[in-house]
Parts: sequence; C-alpha cells; structure tokens
Amino acid sequence: MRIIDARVIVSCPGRNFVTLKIETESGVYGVGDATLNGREMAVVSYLTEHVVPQLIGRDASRISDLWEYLYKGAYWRRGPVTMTAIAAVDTALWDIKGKVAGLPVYQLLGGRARDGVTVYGHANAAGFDGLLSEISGYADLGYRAVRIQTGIPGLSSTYGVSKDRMFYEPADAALPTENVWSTARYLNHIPTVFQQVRAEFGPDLKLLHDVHHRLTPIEAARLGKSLEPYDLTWMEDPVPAELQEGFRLIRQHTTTPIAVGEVFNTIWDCQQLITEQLIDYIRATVVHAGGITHLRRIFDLAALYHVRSGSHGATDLSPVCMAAALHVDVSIPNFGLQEYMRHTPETDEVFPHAYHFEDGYLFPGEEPGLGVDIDEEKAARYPYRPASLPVNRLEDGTVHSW
Ligand code: KDG
Ligand code: MG
Repeated sequence: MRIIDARVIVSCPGRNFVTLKIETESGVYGVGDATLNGREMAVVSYLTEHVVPQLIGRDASRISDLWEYLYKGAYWRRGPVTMTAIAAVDTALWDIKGKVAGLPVYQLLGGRARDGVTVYGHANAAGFDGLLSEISGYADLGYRAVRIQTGIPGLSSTYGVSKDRMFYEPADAALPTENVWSTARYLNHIPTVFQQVRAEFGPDLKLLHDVHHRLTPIEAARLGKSLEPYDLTWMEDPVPAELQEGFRLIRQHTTTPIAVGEVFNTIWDCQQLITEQLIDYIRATVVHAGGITHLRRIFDLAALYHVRSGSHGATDLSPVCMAAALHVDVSIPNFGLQEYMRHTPETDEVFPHAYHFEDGYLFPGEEPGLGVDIDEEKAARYPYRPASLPVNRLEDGTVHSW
C-alpha cells in the first residue's frame, strides 16, 4: 500500500492547527496533528521541505520502519520540531492501518483496558467566587477531576486564568505579550485557595494544579508540602524539567504527587524521572512526543516504575491529537488521567470526530482508524494567523520561565 501523496494543511478555526494528510494508492488516507503552538510554521517547513518528499512511494503499513527512518535518518535527533513532524506521520499511518483493518486504533493497540477515559477540566477565575462557580459547573457536567488556576493578588495576570470564560488561549498576540511574575506572592496565596476549595467541595473531587515551570526545586518542595492537607491528585510542572535530577529534592520533602512532561519530545527527556521514581504522572503527548508509537514506549517504561499517564490535552492539541490520545489512553494498563480542554465550535466543525464526552469520561468511538477527519473546505475558510505564547518577567524585569 504505497503512499502517493502527503499534504500539510494549516488552518485557524479559533486557533492555529497544522494537520498532515497522507494518501495511499488504495484511496485510504490518514491524518496526523503537527501543531506546535507558536512555532507552527517551523513544523510546516520541516514537513514540506524534508519529510513529505521522503514519504512518497513508501509502504504505509510499515509504521515502525518509517518511524526509525525519519528519526535515525535525519541524523539530527530529538527536538520539538522534528518530533512533532514524526508524530504527524506516525499518527496518520496508525489511522490508515485502522481503516484498512476496519478496526478502531485502540483494538490494534490491545483492545480496551477500561470502559472510559477519565478527564479533567480547567476551572479558573481571577477571584475566589468566580472559581467556585467554575468548579461547580464542571462538577455539574459530571467531571470527576478539575484543574484549579486562580489570579494572584498583586499580579495583573497569571498563567491559566482566561480572559474568555470558556476557552483559555494563551497564544494571544502575533508577537509575545509580557506577564509579570512573583514567586513569593504565588507561594503565599495558592495554599489558601486549595484550603477553601477542599472545604467547599469535600474529599471526592480530584483537584489538580499547574505550576507551569515557575519554581526552583526547594520552592516546589515548599509548595507541595503546604498543599498536602488538601490532597491534590497532582502538582504539575513544578520546575523546568531540563534538570531531571532536580526532582529528587522535591521528592525528599513532599508526598504531593508530581506530574510532568507536556514539553517532552522523547523517552530520553523522562528516562531518569521515571526510572528513579521521581514523578507520579508522565504527561507527554502523541503530537509532541513522536506519535502513538513513541508515546506507547514512554508509557510502557513508566508502567514498570508505577508511573501513570496524564496526557496533555490543551486546546492547542488538535482534535486529531485528542482522538489519537484517547485510543492510547483506553488501551494502556497504566492510564492515569487525560486533560480535556474543550475546543471551540469552529475547531470541532473543521475536525469532525467520533469521540464524545459523557459523565466525566471521554470515549474514542468505534469508527475504523482514529475516528477523526479534517474538512478541508471548511479549514480553508480560516487562514493562518501568527500567534505567540507570552513571555514572563519577574517584578525587577528579569526574564523568567512562562
Ligand atoms: O501551548 C502551551 C499550552 O498547551 C500549555 O500552556 C497548557 O500547560 C498547559 C496545560 O497543562 O494544559
Ligand atoms: Mg501544563
């Protein structure tokens, strides 16, 4: 089954998405997400200039071989641009394999290991009253897990607090906007928020929080310790994770579970974190970690060390990535949680999909392949708009992690 065409489609139905569509001689085609928020066109160029020409004429059924060919064959390994491009090819090939087999991809990955995929939503508001009503809204929809982000007194904006009530979109301008950050204000405020939320909602609702790479290990240790009474499901990205051994320090001080991985591209980014049991949830994704093939390798390693999955599912990961993630989630033994930030109606219209939400769970659907498509005619109505993620500075002007 030869590949006869591969096309990169860029569209902005509410936000930018890059999609790879691979067509075979039999007429069966597959889709893969290639979106790298704020750096979309770098992946478009990598795919169109370097990858697509190498795909034409190859056998679409040889998923592992093509993965190795693109990874080892480039000589330059790893990195978000390369791995997002490889992920798009890999995802599209799994979609094709499922369609050819007449089976949903999760069946090819071993079948269901659970009935539904437990998801968490994003409750956020600048102030406490708004936050309570957001959390109640999610609980009413059936969510069992909610991520809590809130404004910090003294800071005009912070990560995770939306301007739009329903859809959080941090890539808010063509060139980066700038935020101001204070670790001291943050560390003093956050435990008071969780104390009130836990008191209000009782012990059963799973509560999560994203630190978004802003602390040092000892600061993260203090935060984790101060949050222990409120029983968080996880504290996410407490520190920038280039220094994997830095997590040892956090671990020595707190039992608050740790989740990390949304910016990881390969198993080498988390090998030490997993094998030294320095984390509890690995949040790598299909689109940024080399596709279904490589993500499964990461989750398999994690399973040996009692680390569970907790995949990233922000709105900048397209419905194609979400569909692929759900086939993985439903089939692996060590599934933990799946993030589910809802897409805008325009996005859902451009990407019709079989997955659906019910009572706190997502279900991948039973269509052959991934059960997701791109409507190219509709996609063409939404041209690309440059958008960048913000940059963060401390109050004295020093550039800080965002
Ligand atoms: O593109 C960056 C976003 O996906 C990221 O900021 C969202 O941290 C995030 C999350 O956990 O969803
Ligand atoms: Mg995050």
